[in-house]
Amino acid sequence: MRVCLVNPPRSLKANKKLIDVIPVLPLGLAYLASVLLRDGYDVSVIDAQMDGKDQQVLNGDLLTLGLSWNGIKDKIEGCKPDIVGVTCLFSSRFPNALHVAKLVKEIDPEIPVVLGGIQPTVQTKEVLANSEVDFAVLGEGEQTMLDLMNGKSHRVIDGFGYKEDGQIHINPKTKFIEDLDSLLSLLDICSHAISPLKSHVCMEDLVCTMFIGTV
Ligand code: B12
Repeated sequence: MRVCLVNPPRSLKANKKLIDVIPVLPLGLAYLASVLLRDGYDVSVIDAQMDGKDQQVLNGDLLTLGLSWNGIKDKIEGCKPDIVGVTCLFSSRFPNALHVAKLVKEIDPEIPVVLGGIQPTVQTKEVLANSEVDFAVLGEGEQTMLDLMNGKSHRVIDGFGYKEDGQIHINPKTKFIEDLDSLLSLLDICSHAISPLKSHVCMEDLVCTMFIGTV
């Protein structure tokens, strides 16, 4: 099964200082990719911020940084995904995450879209109210995503929002990964050919050092 994970482009007020526009490693997607790879899934990561770090589109006073929407759509199409996961670390990034979900449905309305990150965690119902979003993951997503991929019944997936018979259902988050060392480190990601994450790692030693403690 092919999984495509997407870090959407960022939009911000055009007058922000340079420090605010540096793309940051999508650490959540890196962890997800590592566990999915470990379990034998075919994983692609589209990091629209890093892949399009020199691309900017000004719309009014809103500056969008990263790959263009058409560029993202082409890349998703190229992955031929069975499922697309989109990260939304900040609520302010939800419009762009939703835009990615819309692109997926334009490619093929049958491709399921799952959103993870802070926005689907705290506003699960509101996120799922959008027809383009099929699933929402609450909190840490490694086991939840694996459960979804492995075909576990939606009703018993912990920390998971889904739709059934036109109704939104939310299973609260009750289980957490106890042995964090069981997760592969970002260094393991480096050894895989997930190029956007790899280039982040190479370019952002500082960030890696902050999160991982070593590079
Ligand atoms: C590190 C961090 C930062 C870093 C950058 C993080 C980054 N990578 O971009 C810095 C210091 C730059 C930062 C800045 C800010 N931050 Co901050 N930050 C955090 C913090 C402490 C950890 C985030 C993190 O890296 N977690 C580790 C990774 C591994 O987890 P993750 O990305 O969440 O991913 C996991 C799950 O969410 C899920 N998941 C994520 N994506 C997906 C996708 C799919 C498909 C699935 C299935 C699952 C999934 O699975 C992942 C693995 O378990 C969080 C608090 C928290 N505990 O989450 C606040 C937090 C995200 N920050 C917050 C805020 C408000 C800010 C600022 C706006 C603060 C400010 N006033 O300036 C700025 C804005 C930055 C910007 N320019 O946009 C808020 C966001 C609230 C909101 N509703 O938007 C948070 C939640 C803190 C809080 N409780 O208020 N931040």
